[in-house]
Amino acid sequence: MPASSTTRIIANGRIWSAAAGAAERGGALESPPQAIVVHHGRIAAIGPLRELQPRFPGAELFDAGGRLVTPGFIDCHTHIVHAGTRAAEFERRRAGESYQSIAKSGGGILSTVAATRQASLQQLIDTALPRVDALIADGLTTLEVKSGYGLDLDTELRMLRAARAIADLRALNVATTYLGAHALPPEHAGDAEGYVQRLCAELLPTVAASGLADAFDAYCESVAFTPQQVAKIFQAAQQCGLRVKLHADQLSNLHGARLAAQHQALSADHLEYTDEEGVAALARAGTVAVILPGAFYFLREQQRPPIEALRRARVAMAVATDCNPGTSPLCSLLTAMNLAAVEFGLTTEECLAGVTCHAARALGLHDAVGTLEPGKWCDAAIWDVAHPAELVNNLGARPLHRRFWHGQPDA
Ligand code: DI6
Ligand code: FE
Repeated sequence: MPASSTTRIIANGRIWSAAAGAAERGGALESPPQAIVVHHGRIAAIGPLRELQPRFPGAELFDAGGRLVTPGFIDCHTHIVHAGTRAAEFERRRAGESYQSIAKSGGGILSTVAATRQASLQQLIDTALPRVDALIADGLTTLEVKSGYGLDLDTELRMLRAARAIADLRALNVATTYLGAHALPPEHAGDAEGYVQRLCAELLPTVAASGLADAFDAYCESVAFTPQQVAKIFQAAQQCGLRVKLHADQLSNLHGARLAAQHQALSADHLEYTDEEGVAALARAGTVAVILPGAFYFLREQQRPPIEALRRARVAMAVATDCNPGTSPLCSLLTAMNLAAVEFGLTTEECLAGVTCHAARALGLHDAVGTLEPGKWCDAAIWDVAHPAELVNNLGARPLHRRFWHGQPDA
């Protein structure tokens, strides 16, 4: 969707946004009511209305009515495009089976792979859109979408095309990630090395050349790929010009954080089992830690990510839904923030930075979105709350007053 060419002033909003660098120091404070001038979808100026209005005569005025204004939310880790349901596995887990044992018996990721391979492009789009709309209703303006439920070339490309189509059908930015190393495809059962070889020599170069993927991701876990395999795959991805991300240390400590840092990854995601050494490596590399409390909650895990160590090392922490049919069927960033606060002890400031500026950095988009600053896209959310903490505190509330994407308010 094109950005609006109108010049518009969003007046009288209490702005919460991390200024450049402020997020690293622990977030930002809410300002007294200010005005945001938008020109061609981008922020032209922020300041007192009485100073800005004369500089932009004829600008259309939108009165935020003294409400809280934040950057539009960014979900930097989702598997929102997929087919089928795994509700039966949810029941098996409640009867005592583990996620790993279900995966080993042919369920798990591979059951979604089977369903996704059978789905047409249109079906993938149609089933994803209600989930996307739920996120939008919570103030989302940027969405990351991973492939990884096809694992063959055709289906992976179809998933990425569905993700790009979502950007044409809704007012939001979409960042796509080729998750080529999510699981071993069934046709390669017992032949991990053969698949890794094919991924590096054939699949990765083809997907990269298609232009449909903005980044590459892998799942480093006992039920997925070993650190040695991931290292090889990352090297191939980087040779194809793709930045990398990693599902790291979710169910065990395979030193995924260190591996991600060694490859200058944009982000290392999950991190429940990451140790101090892994945290230090993330800090040195400037790799974002993406916290995914939905999967922790749904799997009833006990091991929490090392939040205090991440804080001490000043690693930027993002918060995301991990929206996927198996371990985190969650399509609400407000709920993800609540889970991050209740389960992991994140502060309100950390939750907000986690779904705005740090999430932008996890996608390499921090020059374009994630804060409200001149030059960036005017992607913003206006909230009916008295205090930012209400965004984290209230489960199931719908406090969004209005969402702006590229300076254009939703109808
Ligand atoms: N993200 C993933 O990709 C895996 N776990 C996670 O948190 C597996 C998702 C799935 O079971 O489909
Ligand atoms: Fe995931």
